[in-house]
Amino acid sequence: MKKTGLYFGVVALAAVLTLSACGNNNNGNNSASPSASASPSASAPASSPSASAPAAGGGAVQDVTINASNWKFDVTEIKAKVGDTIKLTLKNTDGVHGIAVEDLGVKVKNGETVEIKLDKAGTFEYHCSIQCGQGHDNMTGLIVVE
Ligand SMILES: [Cu+2]
Repeated sequence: MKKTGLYFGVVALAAVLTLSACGNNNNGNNSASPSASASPSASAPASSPSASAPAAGGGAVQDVTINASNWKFDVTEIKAKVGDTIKLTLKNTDGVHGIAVEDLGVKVKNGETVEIKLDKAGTFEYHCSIQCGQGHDNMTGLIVVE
């Protein structure tokens, strides 16, 4: 406390010396007191914690494994946020299937892992990409990006 007071005194003195000819002594005192770290509002805009908020909203990485069988995917809805990345793995447990997400230009084969960067909101359908038999048309799911 003593040192802060001394520092404040020096700053005030400097301000007074600088402004002495203008009769602005009151002004000098007012501007000197916020600099003595007594004003959290003055430092808030400088650090701007809100600037990092949008980046924190997305950017997560989700590992998703879809097991495909005749004739269904065991995962039929994947939820994510804009900015997230999905690492999508396909495993065929029964039959021969693939995954296509046409709106995102993504295709995944059996045993493959594909990274999907989600840079826009929306609902994107995926479906089996291999004509696998009578239940083929039932093999669909959704990626929901908010
Ligand atoms: Cu199929």
